[in-house]
Amino acid sequence: MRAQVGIIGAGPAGLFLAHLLHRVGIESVILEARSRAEVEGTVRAGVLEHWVTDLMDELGLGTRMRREAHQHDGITLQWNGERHHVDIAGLTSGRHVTVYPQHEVLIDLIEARLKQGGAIVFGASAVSITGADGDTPRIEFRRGPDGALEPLHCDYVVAADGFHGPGRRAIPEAMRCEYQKLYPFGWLGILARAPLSWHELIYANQNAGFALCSTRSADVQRMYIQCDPVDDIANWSDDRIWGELCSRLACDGWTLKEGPIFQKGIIPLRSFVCETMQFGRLFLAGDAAHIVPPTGAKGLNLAVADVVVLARALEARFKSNRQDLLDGYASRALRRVWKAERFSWYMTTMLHRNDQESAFEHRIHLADLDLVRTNRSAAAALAENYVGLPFED
Ligand code: RFL
Ligand code: PHB
Repeated sequence: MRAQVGIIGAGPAGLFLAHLLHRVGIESVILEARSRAEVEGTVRAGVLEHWVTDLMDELGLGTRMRREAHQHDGITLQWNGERHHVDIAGLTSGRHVTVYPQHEVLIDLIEARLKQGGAIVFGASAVSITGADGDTPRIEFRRGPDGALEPLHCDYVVAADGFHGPGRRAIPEAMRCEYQKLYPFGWLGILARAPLSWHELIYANQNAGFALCSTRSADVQRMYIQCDPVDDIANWSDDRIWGELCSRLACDGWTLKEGPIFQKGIIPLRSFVCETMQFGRLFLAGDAAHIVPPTGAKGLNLAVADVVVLARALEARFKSNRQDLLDGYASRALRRVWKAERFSWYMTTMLHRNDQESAFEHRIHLADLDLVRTNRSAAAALAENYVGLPFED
């Protein structure tokens, strides 16, 4: 098999990249370890920045999203049992975010890609990447656990294979420049069949810890509570989860609407950046290169931002024989990455309870929240980051 660009991973980074390249006549092959059903059934992110939805329209991928998704003009921050509306649209000249689940985005991108005749090999696990430091890189992959090793020869390899994929590790460890912060808490996330409780997302900081009230549709709600990252989900009965959600989101004159929980799980929270996003002809994109805690709703959006920069650079290489944009990919992408890391860290530390922090630091976070409530510039900074910063180029 041969392709101009070999892409590992059919997540948001890999699929958006394939579409962006196809638009300018560059052909790619995506290798995806999981089955199509698994990819389309994994529940993750929910919030799209304004420019991501515009990009979906531009690529002809936005029809169902425009029909089914909900635009949110603001978010609610809650602390000391009181709610404060952050008017995202009012603070950002009318911009809004869109709540449209990641797996629905992937369903739309996969369907369109296959209709175009684009290649996605499901059930194909990349095992190694060789020759990235020369002119003839190659991905070795297996179809299924017992399949023979097969090569995908390509001009460039893009590892869009998430945090645990083999792409980043194909860069020699001694050359990788990495930064990491682990948080002493995780998120317990649920999906419940229940009506909407509030007209926008609520991010609540309460004595017992953080809670987030999000949504998926009029009758399916997505909610999270801060928990011990190594806790066992078996310790969390549905009654205990609803009890915590009700107490952390409690507010005078309001009741949380409950219903049957049909999915629950615990994820750890981390911040991570591998600044070495290029090794010869291998490029990292999305979670393969960086992770943010989900409090800022940035992970998926940042994955798409990487491949917007990378697609332009690959276009310049293939169409105008220019190498400089490819060589500048990491530094250009990292400017946005670090701003998203900063924002996600700010939202996370401001909104969670952390036993390892001093009472002084806790007071600082409450002051941060009060600043957003009382100061238009502070609120605008939050809103601009949440809705999606403009691209520099
Ligand atoms: P993905 O989505 O992990 O996709 C990588 C793909 O690569 C495949 N793969 C391989 N394929 C072939 N060979 C191998 N050896 C392979 N190894 C791996 C995997 O099967 C997979 O299909 O990475 P990508 O494309 O970089 O996208 C990143 C986003 O998925 C992620 O950042 C977001 O989900 C993060 N996130 C959120 N982001 C937002 O922008 N807004 C949100 O509201 C938001 N909420 C969230 C989130 C992530 C969460 N979890 C579960 C971590 C909420 C949660 C709870
Ligand atoms: C979600 O709906 O899954 C969601 C929303 C906002 C976040 C994180 C996750 O910050």
